[in-house]
Amino acid sequence: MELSTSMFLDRLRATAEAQPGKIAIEYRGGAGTERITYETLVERTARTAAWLAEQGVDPGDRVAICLPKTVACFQLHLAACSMGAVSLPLNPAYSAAELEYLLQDSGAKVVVGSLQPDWEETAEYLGTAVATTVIRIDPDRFGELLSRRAMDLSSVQIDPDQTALMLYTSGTTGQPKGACMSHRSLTANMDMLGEAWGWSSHDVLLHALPLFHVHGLLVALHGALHAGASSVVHSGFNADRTLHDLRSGECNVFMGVPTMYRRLLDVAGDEHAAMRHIRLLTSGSDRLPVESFRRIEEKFGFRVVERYGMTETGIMTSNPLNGDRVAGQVGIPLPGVEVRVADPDTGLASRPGVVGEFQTRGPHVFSGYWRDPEKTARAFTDDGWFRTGDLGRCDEHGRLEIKGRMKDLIISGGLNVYPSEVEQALAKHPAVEQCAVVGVPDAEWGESVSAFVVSCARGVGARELIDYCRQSLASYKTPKRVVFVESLPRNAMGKVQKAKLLFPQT
Ligand code: MLC
Ligand code: AMP
Repeated sequence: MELSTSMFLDRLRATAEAQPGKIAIEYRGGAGTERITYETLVERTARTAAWLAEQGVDPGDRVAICLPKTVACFQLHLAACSMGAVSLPLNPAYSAAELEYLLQDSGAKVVVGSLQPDWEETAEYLGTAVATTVIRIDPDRFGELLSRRAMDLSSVQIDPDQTALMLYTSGTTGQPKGACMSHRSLTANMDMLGEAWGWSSHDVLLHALPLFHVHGLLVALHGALHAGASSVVHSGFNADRTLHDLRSGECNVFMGVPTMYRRLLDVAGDEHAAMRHIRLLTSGSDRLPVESFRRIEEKFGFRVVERYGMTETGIMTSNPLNGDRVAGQVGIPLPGVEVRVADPDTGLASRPGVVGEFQTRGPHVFSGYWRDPEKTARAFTDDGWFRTGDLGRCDEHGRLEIKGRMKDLIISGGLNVYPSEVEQALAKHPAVEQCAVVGVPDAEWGESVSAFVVSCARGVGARELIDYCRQSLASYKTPKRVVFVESLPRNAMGKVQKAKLLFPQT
């Protein structure tokens, strides 16, 4: 078996040795600004690993990180990966019930949550509901918890194919499943992106994405660290603050989801002169409307580089850095990535222009779903291609365009919401006889979660059902609208025909 020290840490170390004073992360949060050099980051990673070991974490254990976006998140994530454990970032907005499932399924050894009052009840509940040790910290004072003792990470031997990171992603049916990504596949994806986007140590990324998804954690944070670049990190997304820091000239790279760009456009004026230093603006996680692409070019003087990815695959395709960036298209496969457009039933490759399922193969693909060989097997074709569940076509130049999804999925503000999960939550309300949840086109969110309900109780209102869902679902998943109907349209098999569900115009 091939063993080595952590591939991530090796990169950080190389930068720390070459440029000890180089800023890795400049965190701008509520409590002020904190600058962390590469040298400090390496040193803190080793001390955080020692702290995790003191909490009982061994190599292979899952370390759930459920914190607001702070420096502690980076440290815990890098430490878990570097000590041979598995980093499991979780959205701190998840409800106690959602967390209970994720901790139980992953068998996480510890979950690190915050001391914030809104997490108090959750922590109490989890303390009795799961076997995971619940640790609460003040993320702004995490450094004070660390002893001076550091783990000798240079002696930790890791198999590059072992899991470094687990991210939960839902299926069309059933419960979320843990996608396992190895050190090797993550590093391969960073190498591909480094080449495609021309990352260099001179870049300064403005980071405003959450850290519990591929986009903010891997594409953005690891992308920058892998290149020895600096990141200015905002604790959350705020359009005015983002625009201010982009104008200031210090940051030359920004990555966002379409909702962020929509909000930036709302506050931007003519930014041509102020944005001259920008090298790269990318968009992904959801379709960037052609109209937004055009308006960004008009106001910023820059053509956004739209790219396409998935939790299970990292980034697969991108519009070119040098070359034609086409609105409405997601570009060409990254170096080393194979993508084919296939007939979903026969697997036969489609001709250019014909819509089929995007399937992909290469070193960027994940290793499988956590403890679920059956679902893993179903996710691949017999000849080893990963089925994305996205529908699209390829033009004669090899450029891909997404046309739809085979999976029953809503993407709201770049976050995935699985209708089945919302339907299950709604169906538990005693007044709900039947329900169907769909994504309705929405100017702010791209799609907004909306529910059709057949109710057996007069007097139950939309607000009551929305509030009910909130008790068990993170708030971004709760329906923004509920419409009561007499019945749901069904086909001969009894399956709800969601395409026939139309909202009354308001
Ligand atoms: C927040 N809210 C949302 C929402 N985000 N509602 C629907 N969809 C969303 N995405 C709601 C909250 O529930 C809350 O409701 C209210 O908005 C304010 O919450 P907030 O936390 O203050 O919102 P805000 O900070 O404005 O967040 C908006 C956002 C955020 C666009 C910045 O959603 C975001 O960071 N999206 C990016 C997600 C992302 O990183 N996706 C990558 C997935 S990886 P209420 O009722 O309580 O007021 C992937 C692979 C790939 O897909 O290719 O990248
Ligand atoms: P996730 O499972 O959270 O990783 O979400 C991945 C899904 O986001 C993909 O399967 C696509 O459906 C969608 N997606 C990602 N990037 C884009 C894009 N540029 N355009 C349209 N959809 C996208």
